[in-house]
Amino acid sequence: MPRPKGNAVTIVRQWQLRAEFARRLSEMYGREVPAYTTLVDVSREVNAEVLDRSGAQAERLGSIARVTAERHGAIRVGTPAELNQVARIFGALGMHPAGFYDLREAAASAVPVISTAFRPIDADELARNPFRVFTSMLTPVDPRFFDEDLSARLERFLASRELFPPELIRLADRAEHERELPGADAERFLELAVGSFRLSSEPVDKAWYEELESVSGVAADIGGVRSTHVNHLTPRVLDIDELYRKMTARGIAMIDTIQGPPRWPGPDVLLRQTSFRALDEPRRFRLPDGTITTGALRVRFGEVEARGIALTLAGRARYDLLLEQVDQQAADVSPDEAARNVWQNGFPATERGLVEDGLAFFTYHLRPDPPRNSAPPTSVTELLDQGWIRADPVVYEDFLPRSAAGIFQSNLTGEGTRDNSRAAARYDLDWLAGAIGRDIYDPFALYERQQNASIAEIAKALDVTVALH
Ligand code: OOG
Ligand code: NI
Repeated sequence: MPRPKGNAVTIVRQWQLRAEFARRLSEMYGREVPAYTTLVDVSREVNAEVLDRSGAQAERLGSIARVTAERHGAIRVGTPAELNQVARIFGALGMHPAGFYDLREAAASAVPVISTAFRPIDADELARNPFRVFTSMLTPVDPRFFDEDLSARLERFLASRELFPPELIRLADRAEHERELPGADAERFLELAVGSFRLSSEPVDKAWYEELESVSGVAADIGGVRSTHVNHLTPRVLDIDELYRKMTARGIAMIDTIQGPPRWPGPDVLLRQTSFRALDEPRRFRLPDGTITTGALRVRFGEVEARGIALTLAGRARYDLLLEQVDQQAADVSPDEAARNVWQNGFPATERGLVEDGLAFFTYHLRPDPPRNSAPPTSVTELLDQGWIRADPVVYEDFLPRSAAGIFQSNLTGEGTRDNSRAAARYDLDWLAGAIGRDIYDPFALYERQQNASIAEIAKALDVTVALH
């Protein structure tokens, strides 16, 4: 944070609070989970190598400064009221809810949560610091996971705890409203906010934790304790296959796969993620007779990701279709080979192809050297082909439900239990927005707005009407 000059009161703006919160959270998590620090070091090493190898091309999806500082976190809460407070804390940091993910449906085993992601939404805010947090909320009334008795006890337990001190919420509301805080208040806010996500040393009620764990490890992690904690923090890497090899070579056990699109010669799209397995962490337990013992819990892990170009709704539908085809083919050939085949046949191999088929988002910019002596054409593709404009990819800022479910599941010790003969409790985007008390942005609309704004600028500068195709 900026240092005060003389007696002047330093004002800390939202983006500075966000950057500082992310930095301190990362420092704390590194102390709590040392393998995370290894992951960050190896990511940095890989990024430097890619920059050496590919030069400017390496920065096509974000400056190396942004990519190096970039993290996403994951947290999990129990109730709409807790989620509402989380939204206020992130609101203070200029982060807004975007996207709705129903992991109950994306996962085959018991992952009884629905989720959204808090993140900056404007391009300039993202450029300043793109910190985002995948935030999940437990669904205790879903009868596929919890019977009536357990559901009632779980809701009572959750209602009786306090995750965030009132002073933190007051400072958060003020920072959100004023879009900044004076130095001393900023310091207090950051201390309380980071502290709320520290792993608690309070003893865990062993019987209660285990009862929930038999339903779902995620339910126990959220509802088995009286506090919350960062579940993981994820650095961004430019070559995730190389990172996977390097981590494995260092003896760190990674999950079996890299989730998301395969490695292939075409453009990187959406998001590829992998993680190292959850590690034993010492925790204290309270037994039914009141004795305190020490044991270990295995819930927190390290994840790493490579980000690609944001896809349009059509592009996303294509991605989902290709995933299905890979699943079908993987019965006969190796999953890697299946993925390569499917993608080579089913997805454009160039960014130009993505533009042509309307599958991905770009921002368009006038080139400094437009063709002379001719009138500009009126479609984006022609303007591109005739050298009037260039296309810069829009980076995917969000998450993927199937990958998220895969990451959740690969780090659970047991499958848990779910009874699919019961009807699901209804939770959807509108319900979640009501619980948070604010609108949830549609990621596709955000990307489209950015793309359209760039096209409108070109149209204005060239004084023509420009259509996409
Ligand atoms: C969240 C898992 C999802 C991602 O990157 O897709 C996630 C969690 O484990 O709480 O973080
Ligand atoms: Ni994650």
